[in-house]
Amino acid sequence: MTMSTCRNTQDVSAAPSQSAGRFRARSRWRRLAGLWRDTSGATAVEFVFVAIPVIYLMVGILEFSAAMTVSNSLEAATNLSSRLGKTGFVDIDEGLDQSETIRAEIERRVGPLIDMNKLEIDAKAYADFGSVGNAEPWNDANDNGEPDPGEWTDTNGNNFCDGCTGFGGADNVVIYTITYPWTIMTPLMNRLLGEDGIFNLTAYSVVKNEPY
Ligand SMILES: [Ca+2]
Ligand SMILES: [Ca+2]
Repeated sequence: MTMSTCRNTQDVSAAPSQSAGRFRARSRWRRLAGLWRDTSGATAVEFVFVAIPVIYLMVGILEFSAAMTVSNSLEAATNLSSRLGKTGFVDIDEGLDQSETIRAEIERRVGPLIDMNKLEIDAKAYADFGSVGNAEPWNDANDNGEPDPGEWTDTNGNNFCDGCTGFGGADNVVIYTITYPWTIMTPLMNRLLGEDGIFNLTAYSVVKNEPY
């Protein structure tokens, strides 16, 4: 008699509890369904999905534009300065040689955009246009940056160190090469143009020195 009373008591107390559980589950489901149908924040979410790639693209384009500006300026400064170089011009007032004149011109144009310490200026001289491309073996044994007697093999017998570093003399041909390692900041540009985070900007100019 006692056991029967106890079982009835459990049945009576369990029924409201199960009912309340089902009610909470239905209520939660209705809230979720309501959230699913709620489109009031859709514009903000769509903006985020669109804005991130657009900003990513715009920053990449800005960096590419800056790199191209520097590249064009390297080319312009190289052409201008190499034309000065072919006349044997050096900035006597400032005490600059051809290489320093080119460097000063580049710094004037794009100095704030680049690290001038990373800029490399190379000039190789050939006796004439017919010798261009046939650089002769050379070792700068005394490390003075100039071809001295005994440091190169005159393979074409013209008594001139073709392809050696220097600005040559009157009537010689000089190839100027200016390079700058642009450090890439955006992943997009690195993927398209970079190599290990670097985009090498290079400008060339070939001039024939005047018979000064
Ligand atoms: Ca030397
Ligand atoms: Ca030679």
